[in-house]
Amino acid sequence: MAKKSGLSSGKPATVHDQKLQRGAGGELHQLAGGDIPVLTTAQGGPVADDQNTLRIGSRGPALLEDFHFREKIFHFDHERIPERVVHARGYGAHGFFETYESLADYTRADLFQRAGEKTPAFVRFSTVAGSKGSFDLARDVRGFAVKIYTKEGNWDLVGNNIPVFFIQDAIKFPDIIHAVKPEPDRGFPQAQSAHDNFWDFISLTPESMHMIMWVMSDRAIPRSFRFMEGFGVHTFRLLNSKDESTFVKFIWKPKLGLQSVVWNEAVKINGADPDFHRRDLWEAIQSGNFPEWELCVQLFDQDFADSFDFDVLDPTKLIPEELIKPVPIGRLVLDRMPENFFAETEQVAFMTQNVPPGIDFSNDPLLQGRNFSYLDTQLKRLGSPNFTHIPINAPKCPFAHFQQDGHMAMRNPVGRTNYEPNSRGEGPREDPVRGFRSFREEVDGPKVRLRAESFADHYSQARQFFNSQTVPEQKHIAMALTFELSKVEAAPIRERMVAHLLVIDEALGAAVADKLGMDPLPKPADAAVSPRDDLPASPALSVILNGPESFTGRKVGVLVSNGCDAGLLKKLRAAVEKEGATMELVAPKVGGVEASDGSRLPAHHMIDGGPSVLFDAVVLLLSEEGAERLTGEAAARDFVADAFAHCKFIGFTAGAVPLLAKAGVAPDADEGMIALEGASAIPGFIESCRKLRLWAREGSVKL
Ligand code: HDD
Repeated sequence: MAKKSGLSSGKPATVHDQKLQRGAGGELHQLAGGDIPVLTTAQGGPVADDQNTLRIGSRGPALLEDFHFREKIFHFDHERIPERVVHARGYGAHGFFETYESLADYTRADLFQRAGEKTPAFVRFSTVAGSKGSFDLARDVRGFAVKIYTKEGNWDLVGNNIPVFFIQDAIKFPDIIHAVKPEPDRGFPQAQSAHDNFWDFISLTPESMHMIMWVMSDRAIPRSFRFMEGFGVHTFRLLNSKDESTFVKFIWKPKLGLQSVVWNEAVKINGADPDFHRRDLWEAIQSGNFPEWELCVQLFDQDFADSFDFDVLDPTKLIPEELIKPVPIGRLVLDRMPENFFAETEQVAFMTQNVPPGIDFSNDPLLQGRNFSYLDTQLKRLGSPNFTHIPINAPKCPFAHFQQDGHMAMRNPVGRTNYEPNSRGEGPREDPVRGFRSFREEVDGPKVRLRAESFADHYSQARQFFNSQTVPEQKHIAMALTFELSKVEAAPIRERMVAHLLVIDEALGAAVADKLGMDPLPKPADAAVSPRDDLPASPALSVILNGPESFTGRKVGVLVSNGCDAGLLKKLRAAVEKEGATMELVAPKVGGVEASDGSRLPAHHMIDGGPSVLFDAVVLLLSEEGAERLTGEAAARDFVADAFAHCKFIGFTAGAVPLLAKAGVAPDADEGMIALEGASAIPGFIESCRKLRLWAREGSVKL
């Protein structure tokens, strides 16, 4: 059967095929007939020749009369829409949200009323600063935008993988984004914060210090969308049927645990596979390994808000999970990729103001500003106020209103009545009981442009975050700051930034200054509120302390050569798959290798195209002869040296030793080097892999 939308019948094209015809230029083209539909113009007119424009003679000028050519080129010329001003590079998937228990005591939101109810959802993950075509592993915040198509309207939880934000007031959003995007005179750097404009703005904006610690941590280089948390950031309200309010913060927790890569690895992944994150999500969903997150809520009342150390309306602060435990209330499963990237992932329009009855906003000034911005941007991007007519944005529940006309209106009211009230009893009317009601908050005060004093402590939670990291993670933060500031040309900016770091943590500031060659140390920044020392470490803030319990969802790269042990490979594959992980073969040629039993093993990658940075752990399954040959290949030596430098577990056969030697890695360097002398060593290797990395090695490796 030919596909409905395309011309491919799946059969190889040959001149003997009845449906092929040789054109005037000798080219082959397929003709309609049988189950192959006729190509038409957008007006439905059948097309006779799609290979040649209409012209006078075979070498003469083209004719304006060629409506088919004009329509085709016209449409092509207008294929692009403006990319998102932020979060331009993203990747989406469909799925569902399943409610665990009724939350009726707290909210009347319909999707939270019935245990076990499934509600369709669409999620788009993104980076923030880079353009649509930028690479996936930039050091950046990741967007985590979820649209849940509830029976009472779409709920968009437009979050990030970081629970706080750079700024406290939406009026600063254009400034922070201008500062991080490519500098306007030169148009670079792309998808990077490592440049003067960004650090100039940041060093003049102390409220960003907490977020900066997150962005300089491994959170900003996640291994996979599947292994990161999502946060609604702001405090929202839940309202029950009596309109009683409970404050809430939303957190998505990945079932497969947290995992990040290291910076040196991120840089190399961007070269080896700029689509690393989208490919990862695509492969997981296409192979039936559906990623899953639990939606957790931190619930609190006004008394807690009043007694908390920080203002719950301040989006640069979080509530430690040790203080208010996140309670799981449902799960999100992504189980289907879009059929068309543009129609769904590109055209999806998320808006913070999309909340169903039972969920309400707080007065967080960032959230209030966002509620304006998201509607505005959709008009620019999608070109019409009718963007809700695009299927990905349309509610999946019944809806009825009197909005009409405008560009690309696909639905208009029918009949004579397009207003209310009307005396004909026609059309929809409001429902004060079912309809959305805002929390009846008493608000009074002068009209001012004033930041609350309760927003003034910019360093305490930055310090708490740093103190909550493991030693390797603290080292990564120092290295990231050093790298980023080393790209800043203006020394005063570097100094101003180090002055802030000295307030957050003296040793951190001093270490970064030392690595930057800054002597003497600048004076610590003046803090409006001195940072506190008494905030306890919060283990929930570390990636390493919240890793997975198994190696499920991870990938092993096996470097193979001719003569490699077929039996061992088979057992290794079985063990990897039993763990819920996947395995890919890397070989000198993509055609594969001949294993010890004479069987042909096709490879997923040739060695140059399958560096070890693409894998969570590696195995060198080599015959001695194969290893000897590979010693001459830089890519093979890098495969080993990088895996070692990135603290990965390395399994190897005896034959692989010459390659290890050439890569400068001792077979007994540490417990992360696992000799696979026989199948009995495989369970030990898999068990080690569950730890993901041997961080103890990092001290001996200069990254
Ligand atoms: Fe935003 C997109 C998340 C602050 C204005 N934002 C956008 C997306 C995410 C976030 C995930 C991509 C949605 C998608 O995939 O289509 N933004 C956040 C978070 C913020 C935040 C978690 C702080 C807590 N954003 C923020 C502010 C403003 C905006 C303060 C403006 C005042 N954001 C936008 C926008 C975008 C957007 C310009 C660009 C494309 C879009 O909305 O649809 O309106």
